Amino acid sequence: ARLPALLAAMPKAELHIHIEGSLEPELIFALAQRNGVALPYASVAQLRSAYAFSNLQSFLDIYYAGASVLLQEQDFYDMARAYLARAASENVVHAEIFFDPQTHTARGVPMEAVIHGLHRACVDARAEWGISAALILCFLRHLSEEDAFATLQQALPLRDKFIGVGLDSSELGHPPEKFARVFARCRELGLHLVAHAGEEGPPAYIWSALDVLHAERIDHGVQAQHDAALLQRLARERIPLTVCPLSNLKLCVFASLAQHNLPQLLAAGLCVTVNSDDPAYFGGYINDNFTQLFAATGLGAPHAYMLARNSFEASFVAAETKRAWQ
Ligand code: ES4
Ligand code: ZN
Repeated sequence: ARLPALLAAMPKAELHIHIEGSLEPELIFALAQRNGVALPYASVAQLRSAYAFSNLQSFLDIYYAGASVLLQEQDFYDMARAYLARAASENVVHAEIFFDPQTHTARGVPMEAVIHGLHRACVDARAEWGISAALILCFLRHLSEEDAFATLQQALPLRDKFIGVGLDSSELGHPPEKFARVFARCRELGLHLVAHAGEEGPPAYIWSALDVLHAERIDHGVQAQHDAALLQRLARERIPLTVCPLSNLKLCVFASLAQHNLPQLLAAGLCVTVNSDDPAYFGGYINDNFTQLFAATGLGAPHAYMLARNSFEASFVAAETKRAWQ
């Protein structure tokens, strides 16, 4: 059988997807019209042509501009529904979805509109397509820890609608330590903990995500390659890395997919997974990430099986469900 068909057909979990990064240009324009929001782009084609990035920050500037059209609960529902339909069609059977509430509450959108809209889409997707989905609230690391605490406070009445917290946005200059206290509070609350680390930042940020924040998974983590002791620890403790090949390519973390280090990380015994990050911006959903990475690096069917298995191992679904999935 052809490898792309196997990669598309295999059941998988997606663990690193920013829901605001699934907002396609067509939906950005439709929501802008529906909400009377003015966009600094004349057309879908003009917006798409702005998707040429040189690093993380150059992407984030456009990503936050795109998210400015989201105002009503229904907007969040429509965005998440579109992602979940696509994910289900790509044989994603479980998704853990990041959202950035501060991007919206800063514009006056109520926390309830964000979380209720996203959560209702997850409930409906389960009923309609059988996909299980859960939400992870991300703190924006370019903002203060105080702002993160205020965000947590606003979200806590809806505590049953998200399973954990994460840390995303501009990495360099914003080390995990900056959020030590708010993560400690989330840990006391029994929330799952993840953090972006080692996307552009140094291995030291991965160490502090683990030792200071007590992150259970590292999002990206590809810079671990430069620290042998860190690789050993990640392998020995089976701490998952949620890797996003097309994101790393488009943000110039690697010059080409052929130079991506996922094969080395996998060979070093790490629990590596493949994910789409911001599929509307980086040119592909999860199966494109698998297919293009495999074509460029020469990975084969045994690696596909390992990566799919890792995605379930790394997920936050209960142990009983994991046993049933094996
Ligand atoms: C992100 Cl690729 C990436 N890195 C950090 N933060 C993000 N938020 C959305 N996409
Ligand atoms: Zn990300």
